Amino acid sequence: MTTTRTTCPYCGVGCGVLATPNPDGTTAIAGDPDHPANFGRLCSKGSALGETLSLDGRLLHPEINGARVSWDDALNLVATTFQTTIAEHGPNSVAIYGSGQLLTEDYYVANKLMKGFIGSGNIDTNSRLCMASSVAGHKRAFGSDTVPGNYQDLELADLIVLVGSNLGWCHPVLYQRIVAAKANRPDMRVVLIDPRRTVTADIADLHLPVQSDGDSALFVGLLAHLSRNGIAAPDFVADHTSGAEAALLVAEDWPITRVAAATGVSEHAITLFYDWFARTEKTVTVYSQGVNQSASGSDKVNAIINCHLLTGRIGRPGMGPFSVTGQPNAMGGREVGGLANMLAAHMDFTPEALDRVGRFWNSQTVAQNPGLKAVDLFAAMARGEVKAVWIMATNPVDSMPEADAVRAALAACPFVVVSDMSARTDTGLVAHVRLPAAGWGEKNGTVTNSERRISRQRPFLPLPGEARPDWWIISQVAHRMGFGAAFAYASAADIFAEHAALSAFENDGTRDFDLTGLIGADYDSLTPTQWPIRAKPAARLFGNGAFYTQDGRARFVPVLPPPPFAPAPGSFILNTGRVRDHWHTMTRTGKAARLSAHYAEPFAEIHPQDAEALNIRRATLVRLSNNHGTAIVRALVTDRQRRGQIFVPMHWTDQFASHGRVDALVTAKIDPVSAQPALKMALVHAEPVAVRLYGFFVAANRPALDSVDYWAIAEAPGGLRGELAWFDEPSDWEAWLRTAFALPETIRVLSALDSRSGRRSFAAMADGKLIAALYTAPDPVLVSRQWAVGLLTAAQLDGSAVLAGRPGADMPDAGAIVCSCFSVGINTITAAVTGQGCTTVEAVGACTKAGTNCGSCRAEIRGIIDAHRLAAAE
Ligand SMILES: Nc1nc2c(c(=O)[nH]1)N[C@H]1C(S)=C(S)[C@@H](COP(=O)(O)OP(=O)(O)OC[C@H]3O[C@@H](n4cnc5c(=O)[nH]c(N)nc54)[C@H](O)[C@@H]3O)O[C@H]1N2
Ligand SMILES: Nc1nc2c(c(=O)[nH]1)N[C@H]1C(S)=C(S)[C@@H](COP(=O)(O)OP(=O)(O)OC[C@H]3O[C@@H](n4cnc5c(=O)[nH]c(N)nc54)[C@H](O)[C@@H]3O)O[C@H]1N2
Ligand code: SF4
Ligand SMILES: [Mo]
Repeated sequence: MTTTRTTCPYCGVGCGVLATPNPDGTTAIAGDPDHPANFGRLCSKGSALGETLSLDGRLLHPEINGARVSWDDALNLVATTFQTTIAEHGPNSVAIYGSGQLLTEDYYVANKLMKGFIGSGNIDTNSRLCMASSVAGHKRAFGSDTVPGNYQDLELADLIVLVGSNLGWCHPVLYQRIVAAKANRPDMRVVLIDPRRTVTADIADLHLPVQSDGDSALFVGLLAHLSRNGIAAPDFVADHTSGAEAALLVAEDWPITRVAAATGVSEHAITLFYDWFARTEKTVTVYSQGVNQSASGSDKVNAIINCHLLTGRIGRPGMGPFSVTGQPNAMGGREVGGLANMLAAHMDFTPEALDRVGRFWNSQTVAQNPGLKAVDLFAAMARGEVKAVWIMATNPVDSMPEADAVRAALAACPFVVVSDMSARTDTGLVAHVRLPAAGWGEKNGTVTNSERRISRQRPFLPLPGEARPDWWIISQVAHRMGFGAAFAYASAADIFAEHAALSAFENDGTRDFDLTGLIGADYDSLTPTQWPIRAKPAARLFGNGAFYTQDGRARFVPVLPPPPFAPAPGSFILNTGRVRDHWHTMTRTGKAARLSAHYAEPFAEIHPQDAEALNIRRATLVRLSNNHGTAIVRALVTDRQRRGQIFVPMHWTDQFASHGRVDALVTAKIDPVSAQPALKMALVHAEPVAVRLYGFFVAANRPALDSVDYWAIAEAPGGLRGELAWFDEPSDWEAWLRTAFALPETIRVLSALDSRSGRRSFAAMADGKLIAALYTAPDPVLVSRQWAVGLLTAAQLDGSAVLAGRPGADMPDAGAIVCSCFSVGINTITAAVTGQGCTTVEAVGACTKAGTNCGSCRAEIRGIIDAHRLAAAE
């Protein structure tokens, strides 16, 4: 079987992947040793890519109002409805909402259709929720959206400051590169700035548990500290920057005492951080969503960049501000102009650029103004102003703030088109037209990673059903709208060639984004390449101190930190984000049992003292609410959380849980500069849920759970597992089970009741194989999840063993999965620590294999070892 060199479709690290289809239809996945992002490493999600490729749940045919139709009918309907809507209400009555998961070629064509030919700026993308504040901050400081850093800078740095980034889980391979560099050079220091003590704290020499949005105060105070202590680089500031005085004037008002009050961090810790930063020339500041997703996100970005400008620590090896991107092609989207306020190829809506792009595209109808940005786009839809929308590769009903209102806006919109791989997404359910998109492994194109490296995604699987690449779908609609000549692409390679040509068109070094060197290159054999790729290879970006502003100088931006955020008594700051093994709305990672075992249910991290005050007990259910919506999730009581804050992951949708959509609670408050919503800072009320009965089940098939008050399901080997809760006990258990699990009369339901504790168990089996088992109790069910999941694949089961709800000697309980590569549970690891004397992560790996493949769980293993050490000392 031949091996295909491609790129991981998940995070912005952009790891190279070797994919080898096996004769049995599965695909073997390995890291590409030659890819300069990962040199052969992959994280848990990348390693499990092969397990997400089944056609289960795929959308394989075009649909109109839920009925299968031909491509012709679907494309004609999209084209004519867009045309008539434009004819009646003007070009701004239609919109495209895209995604950093489109390939550059798809994205280029979508942008060209909307801005170039429909003549509206109304194409925005989920990058508005992700990178917009970094884009705005870069443009204010550099005059261009330039990420100047390289991954190697992280290995060369003596100090890495991680701001609002859970790198260990969200950019795991980059994190592993830092871990390796730090092991080689123990003097290297890492500072983590995050309200939560995440797993990333494992490599931090200092963790500053900053109060939400305390970052501006922290970095404004740092600017003042650097200036006060004479750390500035006066020549660099004089020759290559402007505006330092104004920024410093504001900063002077921020002595350490005031920073401490605004951030909730001790003066001692702040002083230590300032001191390290001041003394370390080779400093890289890495930032991510704790910075961007804020109502002051752009200011946070500039507060960070200001410190690098003042010290001249930019454009040289081992130093610089470094915004790491989330999605595989967040950068590519910015390159093509996928954001409503960008035109194309890093050009803005300036008269010269409009003229230039118009001539290049040979169009007289180029949009003259920026379009609606995500939050405004859905608000305009709710007001009836946007009457036709095309959503591609994103799931806004789950990922936009005020998500219930977004769902309502889409439901009220006269025409909604969704292009997706998945047949059932919360967004697809409100679409009039569903278009089956080709997915990873099937499509061909390029993505750009966080260090501006363009890599190829190459197909190694046939197109399933009638699925088609996004660029083809968009071009077909463009043809039908009468723009055929401008969209006559035969392949992704054609589109890339045009994209490269536009980047080079009348550029002459005036624009950062420049692919001149790729013009005429052989697309199929393109190796991972960092831009700019100019005719004359230039030095490192900003290496010569030249920026893309009018006067070539970088600009300091005076930043006024926002007033400290003090929630009213009784309300909590809702912080949201990611877990290690799931990707966004779980349409792909949710298919892999291995990835679903790490966290199988939506949860809320809550501080032990807050939990106690609210009378929320461990592992019970908690209801979070505000005037936008409600969520019900499992309480995960942990002192990794700050008091007054609650953290809920963004991943769970109506496809996986009854009340897990956290964005229903997030306020659509936006940063005034970038229009990025403050997804990490809503206010919620929290209370215990009055549950009559808790339940846990494993089943061979997906049950019907409509009648259950709370449910959350996850893929398991051989079936599904799920958590349940009832506010009132079902009156007839047998009837309930038969309906929920669709059990025929021929199958007997075994049951057992412990009348003292009120615990019940049920089992339905056929030929010694389990069809379903359910355990209920008035308190959270104590049955071992891993043991019960194992029943699904066991043969010759004995009913009484299933009903007992306890592992027998022959089926030891591995406990909750920590290492998803080898499915090693917490009990197995604890046994290695306590029983076999393993005191290092390496020793645990040698005993159990845990942590020996991708390494993403090594920090958690260290946590288990440390917890045991503490317990032994007590
Ligand atoms: N496993 C996994 N990896 C992913 C993804 C995924 O879905 N799953 N998605 C990818 C995408 S698109 C993105 S954008 C990236 C995101 O990558 P990250 O930004 O690293 O991830 P998040 O969990 O969203 O948020 C990071 C941290 O910000 C902290 N935070 C919240 N508020 C503040 C604040 O005011 N100040 C500071 N300093 N910190 C704060 C949170 O506590 C959280 O730990 O991950 C990418 N990688
Ligand atoms: N509360 C809160 N909300 C957040 C965030 C947060 O931290 N907190 N993070 C925000 C961020 S940074 C991001 S990036 C977003 C992510 O949020 P979304 O973009 O909504 O999430 P995904 O699940 O990645 O959606 C991608 C969709 O595209 C489909 N798909 C995959 N490949 C293709 C393809 O090739 N073509 C097409 N047409 N479809 C495809 C998938 O099946 C899936 O339905 O969420 C944002 N929302
Ligand atoms: S770090 Fe993991 S998710 Fe990110 S690109 Fe690499 S393998 Fe994929
Ligand atoms: Mo993102």
